[in-house]
Amino acid sequence: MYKNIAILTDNRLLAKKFERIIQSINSIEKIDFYVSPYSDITDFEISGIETLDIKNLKDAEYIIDNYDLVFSIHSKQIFPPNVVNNVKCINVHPGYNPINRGWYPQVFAIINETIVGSTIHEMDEELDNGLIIAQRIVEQKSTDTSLTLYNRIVESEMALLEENIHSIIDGNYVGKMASEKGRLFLKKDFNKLKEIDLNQKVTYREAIDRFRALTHGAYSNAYFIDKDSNKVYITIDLKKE
Ligand code: 0FX
Repeated sequence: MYKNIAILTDNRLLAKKFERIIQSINSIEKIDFYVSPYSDITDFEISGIETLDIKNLKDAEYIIDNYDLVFSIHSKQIFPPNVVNNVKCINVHPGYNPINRGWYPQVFAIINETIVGSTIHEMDEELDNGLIIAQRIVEQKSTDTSLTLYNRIVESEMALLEENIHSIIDGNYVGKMASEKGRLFLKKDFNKLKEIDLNQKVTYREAIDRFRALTHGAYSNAYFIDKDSNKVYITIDLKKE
């Protein structure tokens, strides 16, 4: 049974929800939250939250020496081998491993017409790769944009955590290894998608999917360059009859 828990996160909403889940477990003696040094979260409402740079050897050793279980709840930090090999690390991923490992899974799921979901897994030296503890497929709709699908995925991640938190803390879950490596998408793959080539010939389905995948609330993602070299941003609005 794990008693000393560190949580690394860069996502305020998920951190708040996870705080509620983890604090309901009485057997835990210590719960500490950390954000990455480059996090833009300043007014974090979680008491005692501190900055930690997991690539820094001292910080990594501090984690290894002081905790027996570490959660990455959308932490933007890549955990180095010395950490994942010396303390049990669990990641919550907004994708369905191994189909869409890495960056913004729902974006690539819309574009590639693949399934998407949420996964809780043990961390190893590769990104979003270790033993799968639990996972769930999230339904996709023809009216989904990145944002609406993402919101459903986040809900699914939290439900999955709530259902599995006891077996994780007790260390008595039965995991499974993915039978293949799947696909890993990086930030640069997302950035490449953002520029729309006005001369590229695609089907309406491909065009609509591209704009759905790049429409996420107030973010300026998809753009084309006009004749005066201005960037013009595009979003899509979908409405079911
Ligand atoms: O925290 P998170 O939801 O998740 C991301 C990765 O997708 C995930 O695989 C990784 N484990 C985690 C550490 O980081 O990312 P976010 O809060 O930066 O963005 C949430 C969504 O917002 C994203 O899925 C797509 C959208 N977005 C975000 C940015 C910064 C955009 O559409 N454009 C943007 O420029």
